[in-house]
Amino acid sequence: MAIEKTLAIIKPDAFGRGISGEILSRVHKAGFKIVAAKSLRLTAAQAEGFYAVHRERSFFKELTEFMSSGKVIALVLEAEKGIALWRDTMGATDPAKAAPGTIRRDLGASIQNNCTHGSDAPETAAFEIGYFFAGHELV
Ligand code: 3AN
Repeated sequence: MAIEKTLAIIKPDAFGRGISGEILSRVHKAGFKIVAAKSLRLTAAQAEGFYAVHRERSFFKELTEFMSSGKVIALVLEAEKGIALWRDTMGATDPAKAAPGTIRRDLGASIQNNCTHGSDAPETAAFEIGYFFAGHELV
């Protein structure tokens, strides 16, 4: 049994379109326990810190402006092999290349406005969970 926590974000495009409920329904259907959840609006600096690993990428400015453009819902999800399970539930980064039935394929508008974020490895999950939640919020 490898129960893992992962950090998911319902991004500003999805929150703004009123499809957070649909995404949360898919979270439950995929078998996750929601350990913690909060709604907030990131500042530009907070978005830049979160995506610091992408600082050199051509889309960094656009991405951080987008992620600070409106409210998000940050979630800590838990399941058996939860990191891979959430990435499978989201689908590929580009909605056009994501598998049918995934969140990004069904609901995403573009490679940037792709509805959700998910940690990609245990170390990233630890950093990203800690970026949004204090330890006492995870008990
Ligand atoms: P993922 O979220 O699937 O792990 P990453 O880590 O490569 O994808 O990219 C982080 C975020 O940056 C993506 N979720 C997406 O919003 C945005 N992004 C990725 N590639 C591009 C691109 N070519 N143009 C614009 N935005 C992008």
